[in-house]
Formats: sequence, structure tokens, C-alpha cells
Amino acid sequence: MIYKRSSALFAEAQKVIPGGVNSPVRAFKAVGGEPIFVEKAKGAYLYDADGNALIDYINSWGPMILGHAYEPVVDAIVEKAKLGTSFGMPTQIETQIAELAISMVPNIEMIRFVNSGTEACMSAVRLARGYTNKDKIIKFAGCYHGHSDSFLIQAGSGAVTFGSPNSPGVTQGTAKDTLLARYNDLAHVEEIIAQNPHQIACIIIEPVAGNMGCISPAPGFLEGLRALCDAHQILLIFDEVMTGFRLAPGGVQELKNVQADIVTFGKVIGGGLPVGAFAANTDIMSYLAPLGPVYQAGTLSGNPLAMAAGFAMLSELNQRREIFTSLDQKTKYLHKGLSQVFTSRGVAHTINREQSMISVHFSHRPVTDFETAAEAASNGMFNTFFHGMLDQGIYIAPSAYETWFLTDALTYKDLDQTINAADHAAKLLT
Ligand code: KE4
Repeated sequence: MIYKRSSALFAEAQKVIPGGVNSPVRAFKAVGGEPIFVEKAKGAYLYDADGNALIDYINSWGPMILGHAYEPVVDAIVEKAKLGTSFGMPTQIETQIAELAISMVPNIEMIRFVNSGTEACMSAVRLARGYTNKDKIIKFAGCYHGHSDSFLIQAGSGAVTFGSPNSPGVTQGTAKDTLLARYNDLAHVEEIIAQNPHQIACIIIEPVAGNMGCISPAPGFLEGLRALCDAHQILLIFDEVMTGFRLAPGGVQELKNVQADIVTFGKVIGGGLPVGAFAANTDIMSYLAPLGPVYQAGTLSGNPLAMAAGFAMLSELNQRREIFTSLDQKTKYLHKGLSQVFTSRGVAHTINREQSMISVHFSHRPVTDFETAAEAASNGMFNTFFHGMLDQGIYIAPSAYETWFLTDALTYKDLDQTINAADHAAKLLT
């Protein structure tokens, strides 16, 4: 594949944007090489600045569950834009998407829209602290909840890739209130709670993790967290920015039948436009300004274009729930094909999958937490695999700490092409 134009665009970008990108993980720092500049996309395909067609397994890190430039979403944005793009005043579309989201997701009665997953998670933690009148939070090593100070304590995703678990700029005053637990280790959570009696406002977790590869909760783990939260008056926050409206219409609460107290959303809920949200029962949400004392605000929160895009996306997913089955079947097919390829090539591997989230780890050991994910990532095999796939026209996440997100626009022909590409890339690993 030729990337001359991307390379030239990258050189220009680096003069005026730090690292030439507006989000670090896009910079290919973890895998080496230069980022690819995309020109347009349609369905399961990206078309880059050099005219290469790539099968996309990032899909904007999750949102494009129905494929790029999905017509009902694009049409909704275009129609809405003709009526004005932002007012800083309430509009009916905000109520419509709120009602729809609440009808799809269990255990939520009210929802507040913001502009990113970071904002949703940051606001959810502030709400939990305000509601419980306690300061400390528990998060899990390898989980990423956005770049708010309280979360950049051995975060997953980009922060891990850059090997700066505690980002400069995060004060000790902030860091002291964030307690770190091991994912899938209930005893460790119990120990932390015992060490900080009556001080913990919330436990925030990716109920299916996606920022250290895809890692499922061990059987009983989420249920155990629920019981601990009930016993110690701690709020359980499910960060469903990635999993919400992707793993099931009602997200992981529906999939695993475990109830969170607050749920955060992003990505799919915005249909590709900047939207985040957090939701809970009326009692908790009534603590939010202007009703209650916990302040939270945003000029573009509930922006009509973003709401129209999200409403069109959620409406499609709500009406055509067979999409979730189709996505699961396609991902299962890919999982089987990849595993066959690696096995036939004698490449040690672990593939983790939950519905349409999947990740490949070149490790003999199961990947069940940050430590095992980091160990698998340390041998450099993923980076070789990444470039091998890219050379075959398959675009997967440029980091071993990320997850592949499938779109229902993928055909089985695309999946076969992906499996064949993996066979070529696997040869580079032997
Ligand atoms: P944003 O602020 O990037 O919209 O959302 C933060 C966030 C919160 N919670 C979870 C579970 C997330 O996965 C994310 C963001 N995900 C990364 C991909 N792993 C975004 C990609 C990027 O940083 O460019």
C-alpha cells in the first residue's frame, strides 16, 4: 500500500497540531509508522488520502455500528442542519432521544447529554460524590474512562500505550482519591473498601472492558461488585461508552443482567457526532443542577445535530434488533477464522470476544486483566501483525490495548478477506 499523500498530510499536520493528531492513539506511536489520513468512508470501507480502500475494524472506535455514512443518520443530520445548528436552548429532539434511550436501557429514569465519553464519566463521578457525600472512587487498572484527571491513574487505551500511567498534570491531591483495583479480582476490591471505610463514593468500571483489549467480567464478578456496593452504600457506575447500544440494546446491564446505579454512554449514542450521556434513576439524577446542588453544564450539550444523528442511530437499532444477532454471528465467524489461521501457523494466541467486540492477543496465557494484557502486548508481535494486516488492506486498532469494533455493514466476503489477510500477517510472526 502507498501512503505518500498521507505522509505529506501528516508532515503538515505536525506543524500545527501536537503530534499531528487530535487524539494520541491515532498517531500510530504504539505500532510504529505514520497515521493514515482518511478522505471518506462508506459502509465497512475507509478510503484514504492515497486512494487505498481499507476494511475498517475501528469504526471511529465504536460508533459506526451500522457502517460509515449510514443514510438515515446522514439524512437526519442534513435535514436538522437546515433548521440551524445550535441554539443553547432546549429543543424537542433532546426529549425524543432521551425517551428512546430510557426505553432501551434498564434501570434508568433520567439522562443528561454531554459532548464526550470523558465528560459523561467525569460528570457521573461528580454526581456520585455529591449524592453520597464521599470523596474516594475505585477504578480498575487498564480501564479507561476518558482523560479527566481522576481517571488518568494507570488508565487503559492511549495513556497505557504511552507508558505514562500517572499523566503529568494530575495532582497528588486528585490521585489520592482514586483507588486502583485489579479487574476480575473481587477480593482486591473488598480489601480496598475495608481499608477506606465509609469513604468510597463509587466504583466505576467498564463492565466489559475494551481498553486493554476486550476483557469479559469473570462469572460472578459484576454481581459481586453489586453486592459490595449495596453493603457499603457505594454507587456502581457502568461505563458503557463503548458497550452501550453495541453489545445489546440495553448494553451490559441487559447482557449480563446486573444493575448499575449510574450508566455512562458515548460513541454509538451520538451516531458519529460528539455525544456523551449519563443516566440513573430519578432520585440520583435529581441531584443535578438546575434541580439539585451538583453542577454540570455544556454549551453544546444536547446539540440538535448530534441529537438528530443519535436519535436516527438508536431508532434503527431499536427497530431492527436482529442487527445485534447479525453482528454477533459475524464476529463469531471472524473469531473462528482467525483462531484457525493462528493455530495452523503455530502462533500462540488468545482471542477475547463479547458480541461484536473482539481482540487478538499473542500470548499463551488467557488475558483477563491489565497485567496479562500488558504481558501479551510486550512481545511486539501485535505490532508486526498490525502492519501485516494493513498491508493487506485491513485496518485494525493501532494498539494492542484496543478492541476491534465490527459494523453490520461487513459482509461475509469482507470477513473472509480479513481472515485471509490474517493468514498472510501470521506468516510474519513465525
Ligand atoms: P471520549 O472522551 O474519547 O469520547 O470517551 C472516553 C471513553 C470513556 N469510556 C470508555 C470505555 C472509552 O472507551 C472511552 C474512549 N475510548 C477510546 C478508545 N479506546 C477513544 C479513542 C481515543 O482516545 O481517540
